[in-house]
Amino acid sequence: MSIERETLLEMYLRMNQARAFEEKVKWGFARGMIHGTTHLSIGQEASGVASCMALDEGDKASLSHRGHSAAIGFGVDLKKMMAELLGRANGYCKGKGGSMHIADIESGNLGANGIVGGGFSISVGAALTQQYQETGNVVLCFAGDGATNEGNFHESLNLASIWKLPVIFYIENNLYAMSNPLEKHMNITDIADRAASYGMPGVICDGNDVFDVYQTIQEAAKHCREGKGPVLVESKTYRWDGHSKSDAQAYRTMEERKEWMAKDPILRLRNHMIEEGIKTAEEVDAMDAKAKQDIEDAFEFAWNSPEPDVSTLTEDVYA
Ligand SMILES: Cc1ncc(C[n+]2csc(CCOP(=O)(O)OP(=O)(O)O)c2C)c(N)n1
Repeated sequence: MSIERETLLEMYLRMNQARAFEEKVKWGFARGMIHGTTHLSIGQEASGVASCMALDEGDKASLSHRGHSAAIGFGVDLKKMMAELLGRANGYCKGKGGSMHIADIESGNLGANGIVGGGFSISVGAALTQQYQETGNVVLCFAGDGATNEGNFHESLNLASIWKLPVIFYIENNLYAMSNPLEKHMNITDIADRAASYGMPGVICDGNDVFDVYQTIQEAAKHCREGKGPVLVESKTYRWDGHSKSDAQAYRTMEERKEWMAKDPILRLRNHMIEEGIKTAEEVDAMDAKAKQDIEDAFEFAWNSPEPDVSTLTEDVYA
C-alpha cells in the first residue's frame, strides 16, 4: 500500500501534533492549569490519525473518551481544541465539555464521548441518515476493547448489519480497559471475531502502522459505500501512559511498555520517510519542530482566551 506523498506528510505532521498536544496537556495538568480529567493516546497516534485521514470529504466520525489523536486526524482546529481543554469560552463546547467533548458537527466530527460505548448508537443513527439521504458517506465509530463488552455494542452491530448501514466500527484494542487486561474481561483474543455473530466482515490491522491502518479503513469504507453494510475493524495498539491522569499502572510491567514503545508509530513513519528518500532527516526534524510550535501557539491562544461568563452557566448543558 502506498499513500500519496502530500497525504503522508500531512499524516506525519498531525501525528506529531497529536503527540505534542498530549505532552502539553500532561504539562498543563501537572501545573494545575487544566482541570477535570483526560485520557491520553500517546502511542496510538497512527491508529487515530491514519484512520480518520483515510476518510473522504463528508464522512463522519464519532470519537471515544481517548479521542485527541483521532480529532487531530479528522482535522480539528488545534487552538479551539486546546481552548476547550482549558475551559475557555472559544473552545469547541464553549469550555464546558473539556477533553471528552471535542465535537464539531458541521465538519462531521460527531464528538468524543465520556460514556464508554456511547458512540455505537450515535454512529448507527448517523449511518442511517447517510443511507436515507443517499449521501454516499460513511461513519467511522471509535471505541476501545472494553467497550465491546457493553450491550450497546451488540445491539448496534446487529442493527447496523441487518439494515446494511455504512458504518465502520473501529475498535482500538490497547490491551486494557482501565486496569483490566483483555484476557480477564473476554475469552477471545481478537475482537474482530465478534463480527461473525452479526454477519459482517471482521478485520485486524496493525494500529501502529499508518499504511496498514489507512488501507484497512479505505477498504472498509469502500465496502460500506457499495451498500454491503458495516465492517468491524480491530486496530491492535497500545497506550504508553496510564488510563487517565491518575493511574499508578500497577497492572502492567515496564518490560511490556518498553516493548510497545519500541514500536513507536511516529518513529516508524519517520524512519520510512528518510529511508525512502521522501524527506531528509533535517527536513523531518523541521516538521517535528513545526508540530511542537503549532501546539505552543495553540496553548498560548487558549491560555489568553476568556473563560465563559458566569451568566452562561446553564446554557448548552443538559441534566
Ligand atoms: C458507561 C460507562 N461505564 C464505565 C465508565 C468508566 N470508564 C471510563 S473509561 C473505561 C474503560 C474503557 O476501556 P476501553 O473501552 O478498552 O477503552 P480505553 O480506555 O482502553 O481506550 C471505563 C470503564 C464510563 N465512562 N462509561
